[in-house]
Amino acid sequence: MINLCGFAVSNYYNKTKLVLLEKEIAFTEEEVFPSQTEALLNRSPLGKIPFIETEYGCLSESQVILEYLEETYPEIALYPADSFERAKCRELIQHLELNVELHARRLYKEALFGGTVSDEVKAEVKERLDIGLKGLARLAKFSPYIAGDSYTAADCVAWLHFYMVSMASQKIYGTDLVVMHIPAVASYMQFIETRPHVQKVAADREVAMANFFK
Ligand SMILES: N[C@@H](CCC(=O)N[C@@H](CS)C(=O)NCC(=O)O)C(=O)O
Repeated sequence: MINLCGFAVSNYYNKTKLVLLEKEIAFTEEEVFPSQTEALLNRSPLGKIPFIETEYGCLSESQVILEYLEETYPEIALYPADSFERAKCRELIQHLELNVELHARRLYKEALFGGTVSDEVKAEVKERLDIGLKGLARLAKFSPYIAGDSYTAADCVAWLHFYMVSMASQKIYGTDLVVMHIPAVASYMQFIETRPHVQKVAADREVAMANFFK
């Protein structure tokens, strides 16, 4: 059985968990925090989470894990069947992660963890987020799902990353940059949150956050 390792505050952990749930794949969860210990580096090459343990060995990088799960468990598909539509779905995921979340991540130290981020970094990140979110607004369909008329891996990723980027941008800039650039996101989030597995991930995240930040 797949063992999902990490902790439920992480949006990358929750992305992998949501996909496992949506695809109805049996899995166990093991709470693991990032570190540079030899024991963890033997399971995850950079000491990062999430990673999964399979009967064949460990696998890191959430997007690689998603692709592996889709190929190994195709019964409940989370990517469109048509190859161009599938590529468009992956394009959305890539933009969400590379051009939005990875920039916002530089704010988490202050937004989430009680540290500080310099004004220079805040200005730099704001510039990148404005560009990334405007680009995403051009790609996102919301008809009613982010990639079109079916629920896909892009929704799993978008729902989690929008939450973190909204929260961080509100804390740092006093404005929800996600909703500012993509107003449809407000009702989209509510729509996605009607899904039972999304509700489960959100509830577990709330508990994990309360424990982590107490
Ligand atoms: N690209 C990675 C990102 C994973 C990631 O950054 N995980 C964070 C927790 S949310 C982590 O382990 N950080 C520790 C570190 O950067 O050393 C993925 O998609 O799995």
